[in-house]
Amino acid sequence: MSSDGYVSGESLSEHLGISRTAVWKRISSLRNQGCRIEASTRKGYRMISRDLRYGVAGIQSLLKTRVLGRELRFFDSIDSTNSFLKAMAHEGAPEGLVAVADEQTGGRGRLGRNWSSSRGMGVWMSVLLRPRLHPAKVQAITPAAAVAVCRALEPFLDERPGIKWPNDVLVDGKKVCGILTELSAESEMVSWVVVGMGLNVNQAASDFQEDIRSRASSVSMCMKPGLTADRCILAAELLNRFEQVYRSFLESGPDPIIKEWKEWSVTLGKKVALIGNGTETMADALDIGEDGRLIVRLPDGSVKGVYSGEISLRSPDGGS
Ligand code: BTX
Repeated sequence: MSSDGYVSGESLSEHLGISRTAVWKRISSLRNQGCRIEASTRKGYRMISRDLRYGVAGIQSLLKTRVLGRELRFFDSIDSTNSFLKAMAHEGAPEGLVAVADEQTGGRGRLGRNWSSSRGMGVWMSVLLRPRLHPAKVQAITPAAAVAVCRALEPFLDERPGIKWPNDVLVDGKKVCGILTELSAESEMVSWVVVGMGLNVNQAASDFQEDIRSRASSVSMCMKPGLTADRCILAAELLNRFEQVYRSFLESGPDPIIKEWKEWSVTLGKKVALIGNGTETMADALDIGEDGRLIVRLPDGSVKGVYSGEISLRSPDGGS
């Protein structure tokens, strides 16, 4: 970029790996989305102001992905983007299809819980994957998504995000993002995986319902000073990072993901409460297995792995 903020069409085309005509088309699309971009035949393009409208073009203009989000459906309001993509998956929709909604009226969490998804407040987004893998091998996809969320958020936040097993991304101990993975498989092969991400973006503390207020946070509540939270940028970054991590998983298996997951973890090395069948057992969180299970030491000294579907886990200071 030159000192007066211009970028030549040639360097944009090199950087993005697309033709000059495609650069011009993207610039036109950004202008249609509300961005003010100056063009000079000698110097190239210069962004005057960006205020992307949250929607397909705003998100896609920021994607660096090859597959994820190249086909993207945006809804003003929908019951659940995960439910929508599951239906699309049954109809044979391709890998990479993404659904985003401004509001979910029936946002879902794990184990039948609700995910509060108010209009204008967050990135409520699901991604359809079709990894050609044995069902036993796909368990690392949820940790992969959590790692991608941390990579995407870190540059914007004034504090490092952390992963609370199995799938919550926390900032300052409060949940900023939840992940819901659902899948269908034949005996030997996965048919589809839908990964839903619910990222709180624009809420102030008072916007959260009372029952979750002390445990929930949003990107704008923990943003670096001087930055503003933009859902187009955040949605695109989630997809850009998720494709990186997903590709690495397909090429190199789960090990690098699990290693990085541990680096973001705020669970390992802590005491955790295992809650199941009406009982509560304190245990030490030791490690995470390559299938995403949490390995804990129980009070009697025995070591076992717990799966998120079997058990609820919370840290001793509360929170599901
Ligand atoms: P979870 O079961 O880990 O978390 C659900 C729990 O989190 C709720 O019981 C409540 O206590 C708390 N909670 C509800 N809403 C929020 C919120 N906005 N912020 C913080 N805490 C909250 C986590 O399930 C998985 C969430 C996935 C959401 C995405 S959004 C796109 C996709 N579509 C869909 O229906 N679900 C996914």
